[in-house]
Amino acid sequence: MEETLRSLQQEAIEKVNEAQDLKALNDVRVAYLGKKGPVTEALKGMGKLSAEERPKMGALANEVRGAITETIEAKQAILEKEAVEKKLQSETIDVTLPGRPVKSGNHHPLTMIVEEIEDLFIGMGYTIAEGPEVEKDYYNFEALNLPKGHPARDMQDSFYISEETLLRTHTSPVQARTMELADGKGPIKIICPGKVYRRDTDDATHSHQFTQIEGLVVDEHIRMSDLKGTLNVFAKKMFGEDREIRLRPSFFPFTEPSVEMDISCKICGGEGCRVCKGTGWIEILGAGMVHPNVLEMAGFDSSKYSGFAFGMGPERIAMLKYGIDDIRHYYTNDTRFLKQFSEKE
Ligand code: FA5
Repeated sequence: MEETLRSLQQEAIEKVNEAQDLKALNDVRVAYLGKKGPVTEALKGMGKLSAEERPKMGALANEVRGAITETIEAKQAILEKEAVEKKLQSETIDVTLPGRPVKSGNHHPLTMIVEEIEDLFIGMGYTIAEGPEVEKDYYNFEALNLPKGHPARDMQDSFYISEETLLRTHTSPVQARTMELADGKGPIKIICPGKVYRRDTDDATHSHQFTQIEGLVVDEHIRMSDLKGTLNVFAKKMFGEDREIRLRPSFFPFTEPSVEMDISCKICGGEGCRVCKGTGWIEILGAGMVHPNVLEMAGFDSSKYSGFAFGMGPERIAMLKYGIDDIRHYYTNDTRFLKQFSEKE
């Protein structure tokens, strides 16, 4: 029995040394030390031995088992180290290789111009107000001195959803809502940016969906000169001191008197082109003194309070500022157009 155990030990150690990887080593462990392995089998035969021989053989069997286990563990440590080194070698990263550039987007030119206008007015003490795009006929028209059947409703061709709701045609309903919430108490000083919708035929300067920014100031003693001064500051800051502006008398049912502000066309330098329809000027906003009827309907005492309001189209403002010749460029998402407005360049 002693001989069998010794030769088993030698045989197992040879097999361990031959093992090339962890799987082969584990196979040796199972083969020699497993429940059905020869060492276990040899130990089962101990019962047949004499009482003197039994403890001797028991100690030897344990010694053999211990020696095989030790060799396996030592070999395992070597194989594990080799495996880690192999993995590290196969996963080597060349840190000197140039990186692959990640394409990044940039703000849409319209977002940029809206934020620029917002910042400009925030700097003048205005706050931002917002309202729904699906609007009640009441706020879009009636509260702005445009009762049902008023011919001036035709100035803004509308998308109606039901008899009483429509896609707002301008941002002026936000001023009606804000005044109503103020409950007859001034001052109010807001700008309202947002999307608006009209059944206009798309061309170089018209879109059926576009952006507007409304401005409203209501307080005691607000005069037309305050409006003129505000628009002048806005135009000079936005377009530069060298661009010309003009105010033309106009008509809006919700303001009296009313004006429209034009700015000289950058594309043709005032000589007349497709964009300015040959006039040398582009209209960018409508404005005026808030009509007393509008103040009264919102709960303001028009003998005490007065106000001015304006509404502008940022698409057209950006067209003038950057020399964009067609409003439709904003909506086609051509990255060659959009990339020109990257803040990084
Ligand atoms: C209005 O919408 C008035 N609510 C503005 C206003 C507010 C006047 C407060 C008085 C007091 P108007 O329809 O002119 O006005 O539109 C205002 C601006 O929106 C225009 O000057 C123009 O820049 C822009 N705009 C109008 N229609 C279109 C369109 N189809 N596509 C792109 N921009 C447009």
